[in-house]
Amino acid sequence: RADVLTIGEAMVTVRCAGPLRLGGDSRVSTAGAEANVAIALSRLGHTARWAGALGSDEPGELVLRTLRAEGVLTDHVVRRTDAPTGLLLRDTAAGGRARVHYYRRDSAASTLSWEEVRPAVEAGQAGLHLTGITPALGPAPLEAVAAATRQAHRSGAWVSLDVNHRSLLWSREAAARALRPLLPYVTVLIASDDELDLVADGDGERDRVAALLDAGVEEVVVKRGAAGASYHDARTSIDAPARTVPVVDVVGAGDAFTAGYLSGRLDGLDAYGRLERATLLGAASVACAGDWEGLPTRAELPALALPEGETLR
Ligand code: KDG
Repeated sequence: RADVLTIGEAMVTVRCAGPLRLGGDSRVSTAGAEANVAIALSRLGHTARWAGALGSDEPGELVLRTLRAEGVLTDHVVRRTDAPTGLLLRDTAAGGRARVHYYRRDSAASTLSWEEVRPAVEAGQAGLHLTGITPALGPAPLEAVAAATRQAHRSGAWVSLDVNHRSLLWSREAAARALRPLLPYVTVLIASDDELDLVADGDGERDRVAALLDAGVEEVVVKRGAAGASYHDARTSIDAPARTVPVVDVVGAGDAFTAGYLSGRLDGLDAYGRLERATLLGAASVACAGDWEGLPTRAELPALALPEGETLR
């Protein structure tokens, strides 16, 4: 039995130092929001299982090898011979902004079905973590996410959903239509402040949080990047500041944040402690290149809380 099951698409990433059109040096690694969360949790000593579909190709081998090396359970991963592993190219646009190019249409994950993920859900977990990316991949993954959410909820597991809106994959309206029906089964809803209106109506954050709690969500966690994060439940609202770190690579920070929150939850920390761990992990991801490479092990966690610039001896 896993502490956490995550389901989604994991891809190979090629990260270019500058604009892609100029060529030059690049780095190959893996990405995928749910896989990032699984790796982050595993590094912190939790048992994490990742379920999804990969091609029977070299990129698929790299994803599997990475997950296994990080201690993530991969016993329910589906491999396909008729569809490739997705690819994500990253480069830097004019002005220095990180830019993402997806090559994931018709990928192995784009047809991930409920029948394929069902054995992983039935293997058992304390919690199921999903993102709003998977239902954007196609009708089968949309159905898989909805069925997994209901099944996990029915079995007594908590369910966390990170809205993670990806405008390259679908519109805000389509995301709202797909995600809102999941809310009665969601225990922890995580969203950036600019994603809250996808899942709840109302004027401003207060109203939207109230609507989410009314819909059955128990904990609402709002990410504000460098401005910190907030936690809301039926009784309390808590704010926590972000850690100040040199910004190297912001992609993956949200997944690290989510994993920190869920890790704190698994450890029984109070809401402030969970937000603190979330912001620590988010900062660790921002300070290193790659989605997950810079994340701490459990033993490294206390050192993250040291003042910035201190040398570890
Ligand atoms: O959160 C980081 C993700 O954006 C990245 O790993 C790729 O899953 C990904 C996506 O769909 O953008």
